[in-house]
Amino acid sequence: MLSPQLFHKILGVAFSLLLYCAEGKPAVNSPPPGSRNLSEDRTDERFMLGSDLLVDSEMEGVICQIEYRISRLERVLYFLKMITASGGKIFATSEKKADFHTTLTKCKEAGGSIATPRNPDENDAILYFVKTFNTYAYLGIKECLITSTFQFLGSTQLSYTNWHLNEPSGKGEEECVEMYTDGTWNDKSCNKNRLIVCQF
Ligand code: MMA
Ligand code: CA
Repeated sequence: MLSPQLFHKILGVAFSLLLYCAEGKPAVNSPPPGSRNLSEDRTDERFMLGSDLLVDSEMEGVICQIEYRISRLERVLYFLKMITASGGKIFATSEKKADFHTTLTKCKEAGGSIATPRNPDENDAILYFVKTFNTYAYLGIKECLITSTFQFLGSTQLSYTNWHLNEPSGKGEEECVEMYTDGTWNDKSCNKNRLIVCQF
């Protein structure tokens, strides 16, 4: 039989373990700068979840678990070479191929948009998939037929380019842009099958 003292000790340890994430990160940490100090306002210290009251420390534990589970899923996707991050963006591939318009649709359906490199770092992020799957990818850049210049989708001027030597060369005949396996760009007809790469 456990003595009441030992029982309370075990209970205490079990509860403090509950406050830790599976990663070993404390569930109760200091609030982010700028956030209100909840302990100043007792009414804010409890949250409703269904019919149960969750105290602040329990809520922190739940958030910590959710963060852990999200980071675990991210690690799986990195492992499968399906996502890569650059700056604030996540680039992702379905590993499928499609023409330009289907790529636009697929990325939109997933809640993202076609991968559009706006700096060398983002270009490298997209290149990671092009190299990994050894397949060119369409980019979110199109020819503006009136001026025969290329623009980001949404009609913004190209603030960054990485054209291959002597490209663009299509003179109005190649309205889309693909990324080669060295990361340089080529203007190309839009009806080829290219690796689907989206950004989120
Ligand atoms: C192909 C086509 C063009 C590209 C040239 C480069 C022959 O056309 O991919 O878009 O500019 O190759 O030689
Ligand atoms: Ca070309």
